[in-house]
Amino acid sequence: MGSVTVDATGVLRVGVIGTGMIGEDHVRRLTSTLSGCRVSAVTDVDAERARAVADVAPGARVHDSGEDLVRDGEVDAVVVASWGATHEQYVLACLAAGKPVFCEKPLAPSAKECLRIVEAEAAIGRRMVQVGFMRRYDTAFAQLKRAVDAGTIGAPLLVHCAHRNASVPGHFVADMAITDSAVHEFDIVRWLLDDEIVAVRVLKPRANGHGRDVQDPLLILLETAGGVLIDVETSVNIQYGYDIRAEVVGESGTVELPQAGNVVVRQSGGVTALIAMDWRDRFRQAYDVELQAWVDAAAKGGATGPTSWDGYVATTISEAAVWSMGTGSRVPIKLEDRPVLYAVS
Ligand code: NAD
Ligand code: ISE
Repeated sequence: MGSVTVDATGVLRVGVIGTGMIGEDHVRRLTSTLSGCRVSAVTDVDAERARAVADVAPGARVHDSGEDLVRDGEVDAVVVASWGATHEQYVLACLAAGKPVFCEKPLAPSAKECLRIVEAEAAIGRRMVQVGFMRRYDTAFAQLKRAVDAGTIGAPLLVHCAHRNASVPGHFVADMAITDSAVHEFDIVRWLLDDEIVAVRVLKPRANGHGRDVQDPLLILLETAGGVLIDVETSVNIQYGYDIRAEVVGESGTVELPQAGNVVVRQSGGVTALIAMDWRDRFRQAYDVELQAWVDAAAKGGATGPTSWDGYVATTISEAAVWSMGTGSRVPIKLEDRPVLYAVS
C-alpha cells in the first residue's frame, strides 16, 4: 500500500467531480454520514450546480475543471461522479497525480477506455481505483451471496434478475438500459456466482410507450463459463417504482432477494408493500458502506472492492450486449489477459 494521504488531522480531504444526482448524494454522505473524511473541493461543468452543492460541505472550494480539482494540494482523493463519457480522463488524471479515486459506474463507456485505466493502474502496481458497483455492499445481496456460497441450495443453475426504474432522466437515451442500468447485473452476477460471463444475447419485446429514445424493456440472456444461465429484464420506464430482483435457482432450492419494501400494510380489504421510487432510497445503506470502505482504503493510499478490471469486464459485456441488441445474435465475450494486480486470490 502507498503513502498515507490524509491531512495533519487525520481526515481524508475528498474532491468530487460531478455534482449531479449521485454526486450531490455522495457530497452529503461524505459530509454528514461517513467518518474520517470531508469534502474539500467540488466541480461541475454546471458551475451554478457545483456552487449550490458546495454549500452543503463547509469549507469546500469550487473549481473550474476536474483537472484543476485533481491538482489541488488540499484534495487527497477524488470521487468521479460526472457522466460516464468523462470518467476516463479524470481517473487517468488521478492516477498520474498519485491520488486514490472512486469512480462511479460505468468505469467508462467503452472497453478500450477501461483498458487504458487498467493498464495505467497495473503499471503503478497497486490498487488506486474503486468502481461504484455498490450492490456488492447491499445487505440483501450479501445475504444472497452467503446462501449461494454456503451451498444451501446446491449448485446454482439459473438466475432470474429484474432491473426496473420508475422512469429515467432526459439524458438517458439509446443503449443506456444496457450500459447504465444492466451493467450492475453484469457485475453482480459475476460476483454472486464467482463465475465469468462468456456470451450474451438481447431480445426486444414490444416497446413500452413511455420509452422515448430508449429500447425498453429488454430481456438479456447471459451464459457463464460454469454453465449457469441468467435472464435479466430491464424496464426503465415502468412507472410504479424502483424494483431490483434476483433469484438464484439451485439443485435443491432457490434463494432470492426479499420483496421490495420492509413493511406490509393490510388495510381496507387490501395488502400494500411500500416500494422505493429510485436507487437513492433502495441502496442508501449500500452507498454508505461502499463509500466508507473507500474512504478507509484511500486514507492509506489505496482502494478496495470492485476493481478497474471488474469495471473493464462489465463494460465489455455491455458492449457485446449492445451489439447483440442491434443484430439479434448471440455474442461471445472476449477478454484481454488479466494483469497480475487483479489476480483472483
Ligand atoms: P447527473 O446528470 O445527475 O449528474 C452528472 C453531473 O456531471 C451533471 O451535473 C453534469 O453537469 C456533470 N458533468 C458532466 N460532464 C462533466 C465534466 N466533464 N466535468 C464535470 N462535471 C461534469 O447524472 P447522475 O445520475 O448523477 O450520474 C452520474 C454518474 O453516476 C454516471 O456515471 C451514472 O452511471 C452514475 N450513477 C451511479 C449510480 C449507482 O447506483 N451506483 C446511480 C446513479 C448514477
Ligand atoms: C443509475 O445510473 C444507477 O446506477 C442505478 O443504480 C440504476 O439502477 C439505474 O438504472 C441507473 O440509471
